[in-house]
Amino acid sequence: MVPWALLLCVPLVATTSAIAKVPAVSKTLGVAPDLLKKYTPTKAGTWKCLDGSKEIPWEFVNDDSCDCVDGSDEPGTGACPDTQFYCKNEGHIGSFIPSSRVKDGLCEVQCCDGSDETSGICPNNCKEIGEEYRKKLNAENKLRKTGSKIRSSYITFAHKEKKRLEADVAKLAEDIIVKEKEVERLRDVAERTESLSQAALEQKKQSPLYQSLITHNKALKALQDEYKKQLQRDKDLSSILTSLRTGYNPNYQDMAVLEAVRGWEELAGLPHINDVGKDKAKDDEKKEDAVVLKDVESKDGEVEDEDEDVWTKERLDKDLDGLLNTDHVSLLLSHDEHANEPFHDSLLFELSNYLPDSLLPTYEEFKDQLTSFLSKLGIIRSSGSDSANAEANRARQALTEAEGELRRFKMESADSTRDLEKIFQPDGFGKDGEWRKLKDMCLNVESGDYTYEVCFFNEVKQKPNSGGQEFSLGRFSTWDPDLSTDSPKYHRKQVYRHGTRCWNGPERSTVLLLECGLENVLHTVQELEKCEYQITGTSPALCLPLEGENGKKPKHEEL
Ligand code: MAN
Repeated sequence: MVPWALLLCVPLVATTSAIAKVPAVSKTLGVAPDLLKKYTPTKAGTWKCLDGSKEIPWEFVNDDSCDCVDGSDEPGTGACPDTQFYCKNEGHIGSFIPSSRVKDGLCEVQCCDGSDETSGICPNNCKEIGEEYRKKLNAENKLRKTGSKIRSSYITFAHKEKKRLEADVAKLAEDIIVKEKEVERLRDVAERTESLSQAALEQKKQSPLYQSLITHNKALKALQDEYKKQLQRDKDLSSILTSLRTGYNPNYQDMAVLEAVRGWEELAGLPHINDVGKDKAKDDEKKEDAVVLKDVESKDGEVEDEDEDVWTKERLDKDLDGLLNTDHVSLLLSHDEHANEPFHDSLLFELSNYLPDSLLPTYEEFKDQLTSFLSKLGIIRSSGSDSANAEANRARQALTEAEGELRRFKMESADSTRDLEKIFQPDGFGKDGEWRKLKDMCLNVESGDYTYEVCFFNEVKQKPNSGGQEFSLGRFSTWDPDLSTDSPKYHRKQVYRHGTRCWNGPERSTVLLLECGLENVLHTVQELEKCEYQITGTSPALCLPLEGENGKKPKHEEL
């Protein structure tokens, strides 16, 4: 409530201000057009604040003194806080400014009629500005009109695409069912053929040759184990005797010990322990003897080594393990293959050598049929390496191929389903599907040393014009991440992220800024920060139909 003493002062202040500085302003100055009819006095010469909270004398409206709680009594002055002033801007478009800027001595650009300041301070430029604005608007509208026709052809394309994708998905669903059955059948065939070939293998393993080979192998393995044990035993024994030789006390004259030491020295080719170091000449003589002994041994060895099949001690150490680990099943199959190979000692009886080329295919076919028939009757053995194995391989291969095709069908179906979901999504190809046309479309623009390639919804690339490394400037990530999907500007920005990493910096990324234009074209490229690129361009997909077209009502214009 305003204190009564203050109320008494109000007419005085108002009168004083009216006389001294502020020329009386229109009661509707600064009132928005839709509120104008509310600014009329009652018959009693009063007026109600817009929030209905208070009734004041009509003179108090726009008197530069705030009376209403909602500030509605001062639309044309800056007297009430947090209120808006409306500039009519006749000849152009009306606009609001915060009331605090009214009569602050500055001409607001939004008020081209200068109504925000006392008359005479700011010029009224609305006519020229309005004309300029309308010219620009007309040009833009013309562009939008033509562009929106192209855009609607894009929408038609999207609807066709939708149908095509739906048909694809339906067809693929059928193909998948058929392929799944085929895979199931081929798996069954492969498993059965493999078990047959397993049975055939088991049967081959019963061959006396194979059985004997396995027995030999086992015996050889046992022998190797024994041989290793023996070597270890020799080593232990030699170390015992060596300790005895160096540690016994010759003063005890124990003949049994002396005999054992002498025996060991002789066997190992060592000098007698008492002579070691005493008589160098004798040592040398002994050494020479030992060399002679070695020579004889090695000569014997040489004689034996000449025969490659002889297993020397070294060869036993080196190759025996390999021999024992032979894959006997492979060996058996190779043997079988070898044994079944037809024996050719002369070309004389190869009939195909005498046939003209034109008859060869018929001959081969007839031969295959005949051999298969005879083999079924058990008259001849089936030819080829191991028919059961070959059959199993073929069956497994057919299965693998069918599985691969099934995977491909499923992937294609998943891709088409995903595309189908996105086709009329605002964050996909737009609510009307207008961006679908640009999927897989690539545009280029040259700038500096590079050509920049934008493949919509895919990737942006930087290609050096005079050779060198090409960089990815990011893969499509999102439409404008700062706006909601229903914002009219949402599709004016695309962001491409996670490109090639910058040397000592971030991964390269690109922002693509688009406007309505009659063509899909790129205009400029800037590297705003290191490895952060901005590309501008136009697309008809952004040319929305004019308000009033397509059944939409034109909206009231406001700046
Ligand atoms: C390349 C280009 C440039 C980028 C540097 C960063 O030369 O991708 O655009 O600024 O690498 O090292």
